[in-house]
Amino acid sequence: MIDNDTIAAISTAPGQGGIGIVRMSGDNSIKILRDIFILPSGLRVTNFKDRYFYYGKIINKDKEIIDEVLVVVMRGPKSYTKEDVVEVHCHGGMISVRRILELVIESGARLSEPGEFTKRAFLNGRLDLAQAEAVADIILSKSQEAQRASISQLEGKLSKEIEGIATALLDLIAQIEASIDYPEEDLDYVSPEDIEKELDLTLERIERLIETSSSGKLIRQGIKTVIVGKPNVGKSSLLNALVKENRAIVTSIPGTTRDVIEELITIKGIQVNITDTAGLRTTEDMIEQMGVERTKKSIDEADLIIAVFDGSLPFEVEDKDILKRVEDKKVLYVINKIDMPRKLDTRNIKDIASLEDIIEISVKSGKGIDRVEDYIYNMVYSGDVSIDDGPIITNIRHERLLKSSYDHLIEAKAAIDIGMPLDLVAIDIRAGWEDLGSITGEFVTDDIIDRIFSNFCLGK
Ligand SMILES: Nc1nc2c(ncn2[C@@H]2O[C@H](COP(=O)(O)OP(=O)(O)OP(=O)(O)O)[C@@H](O)[C@H]2O)c(=O)[nH]1
Ligand SMILES: [Mg+2]
Repeated sequence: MIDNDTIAAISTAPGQGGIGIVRMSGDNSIKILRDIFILPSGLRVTNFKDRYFYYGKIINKDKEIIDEVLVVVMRGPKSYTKEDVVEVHCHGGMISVRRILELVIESGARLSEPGEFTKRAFLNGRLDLAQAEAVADIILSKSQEAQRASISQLEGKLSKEIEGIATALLDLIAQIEASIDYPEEDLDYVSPEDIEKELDLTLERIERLIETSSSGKLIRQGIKTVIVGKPNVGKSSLLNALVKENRAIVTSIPGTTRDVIEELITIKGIQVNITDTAGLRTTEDMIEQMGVERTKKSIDEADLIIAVFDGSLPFEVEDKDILKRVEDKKVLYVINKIDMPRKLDTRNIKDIASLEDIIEISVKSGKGIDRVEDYIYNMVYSGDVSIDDGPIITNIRHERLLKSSYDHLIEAKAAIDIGMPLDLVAIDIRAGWEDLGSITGEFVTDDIIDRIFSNFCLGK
C-alpha cells in the first residue's frame, strides 16, 4: 500500500553550509507551504509556476520570521516522487533547517523515514528498484569510478539489459505454454532443442553480467592493496610515492615500520586502500613480532599484494618466504632500487610470476611508479570489462539474484536433458525469470523493499 500522507525532511547534510534544504512530498505539501510562506509581492502559493524559484520569508503562527528563503514547487507527476514536492532553500547551518522542519511538521507533515522520497519514486513508478538503489550508491560513492557506475545504473543501463533478458525468457515461457496447450498445432510447437538453444543464449548474457561483479566490487569498495616485503626494501618509500606525501617513516634501518599504516588514495578515479606493513622476517623484537603478525592478517584480507624486492641485494631466504606467503593471492612483483647496481637474481621471481606482473622501479628516481598505478587501475578493468561497455554489477543483491536465475535456468536445461515434461521445465524457467524481475523490483516483497530503503540517508 502506498501512504500518500505528506512527508518532510532536511535534505542537506547536517552541519554548516551555504544553504540548507527542507523538502516535502505529498498531497498537502503546497497547502503547508501556503501557511508558512509570505512573498513581498503577495502572490499566492497556489498560483506558483512549477519549478520556478520564489523569494520570500518563512513565518510561524506568531508571524515571527524564521528565515529568508527561496522556495520551489514541483507538482506531481512531474517531480522526483511523482507527488507534489516543495523545497524550501534556506540558510545553511543547523538552526534554520531545523526550525523550518519543525514548522512544516506542526502544519501537518510527517517526518520522513530514511529513503522515503526515493521509495515513493519507486512505488509510483518513476524509478525501478535497480535505479532507486543507484541513487543511494551515488550518494555513498567514494570515488569517481564508483559514482560513474552508479550513474549508469540510474540511467537505466542495467535495467535495460535485465529487461531484455527477462523478455526473452518470458517469450520462451509463452512458447512452451502454447506448445503444451495446443500440441497439435505445429505452428507454435517449440522443440526441446529450441528451448535449450534459447536458454544457452540467455545463460551467456547472465554470465556476462555476473562476470562484471568482481570489477563492480573493486569499484564500489576500493581495492585493498597491501605492500609486503622483507625489511628495508622500500615499502614505506613506495607507499609515500603512491600517496604523494611523506606518510610513513623511511629510514635506512631495517625494521623501521612496526605497525600497519593504511591510506586511502584514488588512482585515476579508482579508490585504493593502500597498506604499508612491517617488513617480514623472523625477529626477537616483541613489537616487531606483533607488526609481523598484523602484516600476515593484512595479506589475508587483500585484493592485491604488492611484493617488493630490493634489486641491489641478492635474493635471500626472507624473499623466498614472502613469495611463499603470497602464492595464492593476486600479486604484483615490484623490484625496487634499480638506480643501484643489480645484485638480485630476478630468475627467482620470473620462475613463478608472469612478466606482466613484474615491474622494475626506483622510488628514489621516481621511475616506474606510473606503471604501478596503471597496473592497479587495469586490475579493475581487466579482461572483457571496459569502462564504456555495458552495465557493471556493483550490488550484492543483484549479483545473488543473477546467480540464482542462472542456477534455475541450468536446472531447466537438466530437466530437458532427462526428458522431463515441458510444463516442469517451464517452472524452472519461470523461477529464473522472477529472479530477474526482483532486480528491477517487479517481484519483491515489502520487507525487502523496506530493507533496501532503510539503508538510505534521511531526506533522500
Ligand atoms: N637507492 C635507493 N634507495 C631507496 C629506494 N627506495 C627506498 N630506498 C631507501 O631504502 C631505505 C629503506 O626504505 P623504507 O621505505 O624505509 O623501507 P621499508 O621496506 O619500509 O623498510 P622497513 O619498514 O624497515 O621494513 C631508505 O633508506 C630509503 O631511502 C630506491 O629506489 N633507491
Ligand atoms: Mg617501512
